[in-house]
Amino acid sequence: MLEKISGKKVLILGLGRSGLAAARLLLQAGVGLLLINDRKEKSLLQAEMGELSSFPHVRFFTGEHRAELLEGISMVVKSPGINPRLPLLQEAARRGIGIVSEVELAYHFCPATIIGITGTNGKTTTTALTGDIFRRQFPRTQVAGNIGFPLCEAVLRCSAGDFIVAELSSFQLADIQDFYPRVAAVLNISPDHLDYHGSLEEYIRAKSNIFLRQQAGDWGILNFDDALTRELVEMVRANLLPFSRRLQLSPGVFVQGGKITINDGRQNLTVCPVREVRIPGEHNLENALAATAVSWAAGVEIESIAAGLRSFPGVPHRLEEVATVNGVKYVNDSKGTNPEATLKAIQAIKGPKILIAGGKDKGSSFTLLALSLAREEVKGLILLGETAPLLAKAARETGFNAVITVRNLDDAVREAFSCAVEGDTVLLSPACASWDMFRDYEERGEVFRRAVMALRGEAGHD
Ligand code: UMA
Repeated sequence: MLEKISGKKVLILGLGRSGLAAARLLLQAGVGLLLINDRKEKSLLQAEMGELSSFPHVRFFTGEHRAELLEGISMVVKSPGINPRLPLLQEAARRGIGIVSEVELAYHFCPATIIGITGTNGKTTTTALTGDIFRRQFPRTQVAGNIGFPLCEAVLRCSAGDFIVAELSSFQLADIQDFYPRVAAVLNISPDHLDYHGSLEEYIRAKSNIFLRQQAGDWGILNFDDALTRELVEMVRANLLPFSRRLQLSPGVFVQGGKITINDGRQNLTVCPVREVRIPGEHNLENALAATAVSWAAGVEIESIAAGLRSFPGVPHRLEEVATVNGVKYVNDSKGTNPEATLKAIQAIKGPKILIAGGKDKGSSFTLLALSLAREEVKGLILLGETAPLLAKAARETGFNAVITVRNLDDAVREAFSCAVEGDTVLLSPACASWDMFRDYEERGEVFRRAVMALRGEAGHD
């Protein structure tokens, strides 16, 4: 890798979090000339460009992606959100220029041990919980990747002997080459990001890449309760440690007599009673089992695992209670970016609720979610964004007619406020990505939080 960087001309595509972190790493690695290309206009990239503009060998190209930029380039570094079918990338491949992703670049400079967690849902919670567990025994552990802190950034701060617990998205795994985690976990798979990957098969292939380069002494962790995930067992060449809420496995991690239990192939080891796990709900039990399996495989002691499970409070934007206004609870689940995640959210919240949903169209089907609305006591559906008409159609086809469409999230919160009664919950769980209206799900969650706080100010709070 260094031979393609040191003194050479490298092109970074995308100047978001990944691009900026990759630039920092490349500058440290002695890149000769660094071109950075983003489709956004310059005026929208001032903050990102500011930091790098003091380097005389960094040049910015904004507003579009142009093939001329490939002249003399020895390597292209791709941000995960950039579609692999971008013509500029196809042209780079045609010219035989190496294309690496931000996580691949990070891997080549990483002295630490990487632990990787992927899956359609639960990966942020599981990664953050696993990081919390690791830190009890290995305080220098960093949590990185899709969770919001790029892997390149973590690499700049780590040393040999450290751990990096990485959340890995399908975008990040789709084009890995040498990258592999010593412990790799797949939590679950349901159709997502089909607009990016083109098909469910390609999406699954991207996820399963997490096991591709693992070695004999490594660990593969799989959810045996999830049919599509279980099928990946064939991909695991390393030690296999499955987990399940329903089955007792040897070896494996499961529930026995109400206790989280590890079977190491010879004996059962008790971690802690399920009722002591702090994060609530059945889906979080799966996340707890996964974090237990990952941590134990990496050599974390059972006491540290139990302590983490007992105290980890959950992550922001995931079923996060924002406030109660006039007896109505407002819950931010902006991380609910696909229909399965939203289904889990409406199941986890008991009692009548008003659901705010809709966002970027990723090609998901909303039929199952729509069929569950009435059963899960959703009494109103407030829709916004690109998918609002699709969600409305799916709901009406199941006979659910309490649907309105609004222009933005502030209006959605106001609308919810006017129809909710004491005892209801207003839940933002969009079932879609945020990118049609927001920078990311975090910004969407913050806008929701602010809108709720404004109501609270007006209404006087509980
Ligand atoms: N851009 C282009 N051309 C394009 C597309 C985008 O120039 O064709 C530019 C945009 O104008 C923008 C930059 O690329 O300036 C953004 O790059 P990016 O979309 O890769 O986003 P980053 O800011 O680098 O953040 C990425 C992840 N985002 C995506 O994968 C979309 C973040 O995950 C991650 O936290 C971060 O790297 C650090 O690793 C977010 C996410 O939504 C949370 N992930 C998806 C998900 O969880 O479903 C996959």
